[in-house]
Amino acid sequence: MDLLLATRNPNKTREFHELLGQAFDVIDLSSFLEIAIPEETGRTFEENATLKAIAASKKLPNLVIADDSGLEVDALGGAPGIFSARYAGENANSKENISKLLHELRAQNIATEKRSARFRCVIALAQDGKVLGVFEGLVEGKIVEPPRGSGGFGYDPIFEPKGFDQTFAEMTPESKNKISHRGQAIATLRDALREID
Ligand code: ITT
Repeated sequence: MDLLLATRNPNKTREFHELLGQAFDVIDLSSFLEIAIPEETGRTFEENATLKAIAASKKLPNLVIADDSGLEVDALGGAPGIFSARYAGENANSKENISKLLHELRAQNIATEKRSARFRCVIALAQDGKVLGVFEGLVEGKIVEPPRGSGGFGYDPIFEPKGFDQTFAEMTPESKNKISHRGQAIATLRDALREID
């Protein structure tokens, strides 16, 4: 099955390839540079995923999926949440975002045992400007300091999932995918795609 992933984040595309496997041919917007990703003006992951999926599906006939995801830190009232990609500024990189997050936790004197957090992923499926479904996954864990590991992307070096002693960045891609927010959202997406096929 052909799927267009409405993203310009190559790390997301890689994980979709790993998770969906051979049965799906996933291409992303790097093949369609003329198609703009809309500004993420929504107030929730669902609104933003939907916005991105609908916009791309109005431009191309493909079945489109879009992923909106991020990290919610309880002691920071759920921040960075939907602002995860741009927490330290519009063009911030992962290192800067991580630095800001750890700085905030230190500034607010948040003890190690109070650093609970979760990754959330919402995937919207759309075609011809209409949403066909929304799929969500989340994984609970905690923020660790200093960052550990060199795999994955984004906030992976500071996120240790519950029940494990490695951060996502220390795990193999297979181990991360098995338990990740994206892995869980894709599992439910896959069930829905079976019905469409
Ligand atoms: P697109 O909108 O083009 O898909 P983006 O990176 O801007 O790409 P989001 O707005 O959904 O996507 O932001 C997600 C951010 O949340 C991402 O840039 C990371 O900082 C973080 N994030 C999401 N999933 C993650 C994961 O599995 N591991 C680490 N960080 C993750």
